[in-house]
Amino acid sequence: MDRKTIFTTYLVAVLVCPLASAAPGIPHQFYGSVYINNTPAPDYTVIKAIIDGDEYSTITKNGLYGQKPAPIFYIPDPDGNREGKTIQFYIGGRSAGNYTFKNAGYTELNFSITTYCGDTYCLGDETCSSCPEDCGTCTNPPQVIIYSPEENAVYNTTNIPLIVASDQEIEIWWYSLNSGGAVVFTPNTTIIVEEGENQIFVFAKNYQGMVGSDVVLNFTVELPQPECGNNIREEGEECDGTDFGGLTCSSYGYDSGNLLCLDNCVISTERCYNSAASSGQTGGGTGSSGMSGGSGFAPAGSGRISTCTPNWTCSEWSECIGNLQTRKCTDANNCGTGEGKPEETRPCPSTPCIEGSRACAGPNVMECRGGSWTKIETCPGGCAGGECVAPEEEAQNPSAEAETAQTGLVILDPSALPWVAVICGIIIVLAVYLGFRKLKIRY
Ligand SMILES: [Ca+2]
Ligand SMILES: [Ca+2]
Repeated sequence: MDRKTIFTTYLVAVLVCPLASAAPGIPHQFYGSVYINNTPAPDYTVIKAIIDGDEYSTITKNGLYGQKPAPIFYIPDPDGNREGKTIQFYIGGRSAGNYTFKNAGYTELNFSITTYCGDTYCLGDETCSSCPEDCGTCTNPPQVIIYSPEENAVYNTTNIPLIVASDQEIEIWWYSLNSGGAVVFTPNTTIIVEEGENQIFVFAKNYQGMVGSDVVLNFTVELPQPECGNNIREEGEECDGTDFGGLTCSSYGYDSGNLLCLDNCVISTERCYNSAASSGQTGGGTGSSGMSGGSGFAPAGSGRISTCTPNWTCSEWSECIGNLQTRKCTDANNCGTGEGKPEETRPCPSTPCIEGSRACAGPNVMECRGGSWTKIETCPGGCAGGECVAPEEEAQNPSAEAETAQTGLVILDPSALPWVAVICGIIIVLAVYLGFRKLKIRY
């Protein structure tokens, strides 16, 4: 790192970090009970909140909303400009009051409203049969079709598109993944599922209060595993097919021949030789048998293998490509074995490695141990801020990470935001420290 790089890093940290932390505001979360005519609201009563013309909806369960067993509910602040603005609440289309938006607010807001047949609002125990004036004439429940995920399909990613359709106009959609709690969503969206077999129910409620559903009983996520024989050198393989990771016979101290990749993806140097030895052998005319027998060519190999201790030196880690960094490690002693060879690939977290700190590399939690990132856990629900994102069911606690009902995106709770500042601070301190150290060395 030269001084220019250091000060560029410093500048970026100083200029970009405050902008980054100022962009989206912290959401305002709501929960509480809903009573209609002094009776807990029926399941799937829709609560709608409108702010800035944007609508956010959720459903009740057991007369509750925003808390178990109902989905979590909050109003986001995508542009960081909603503090102090008015949120209007509606229940079943009927105005149910206002509340002022507050960043990081966590508000119990209980609703108690009344209705009667003929007030145009289909609420409470009113149905299309008991009160067609408000609820409309009875229809069939909406037909729901799940186009994705597909039954019995196998996916090689944990991010699966959830694509649905209905024959009717739908007031609200929600799904339940692997018997988890209801999650309200707006078609179409992406869900994050666990490796292995999964099951999803999708529900849709029309404006007459009828609920339809569809289910995909079994879809599977199988993440690609390193496989010896696919001609790609992957983690744990010295070689695969013709992929030797850039190594040649000369890496092992020979000047001729070709490396051989064995069936177990281990490099063999049996077809490597030294041309000096070869020229001495030309008179024999039995090059191939001499090579396989090893007698004429043994000195380059056998002399070393028995007593050799590898002395590995590795290049710098590469840039992050496809969330992976690579480097090349070679044995200065040319022992011709992979024994004790350091890792040549690693996931790349985007934060500096500070002993004991944690970061995310894709869905993996990485911990900085001994100056390098070590994978300690793979998170089924994804990784954020160096921690596994809590699955939807655990997200009811307001101090935990919350899953948005609208998009399925994962957001951080207020207490997580200081991390942005902490990480920025670390970058600045590091840059300054390295800058001074560099100056000391130079002058
Ligand atoms: Ca009514
Ligand atoms: Ca392979």
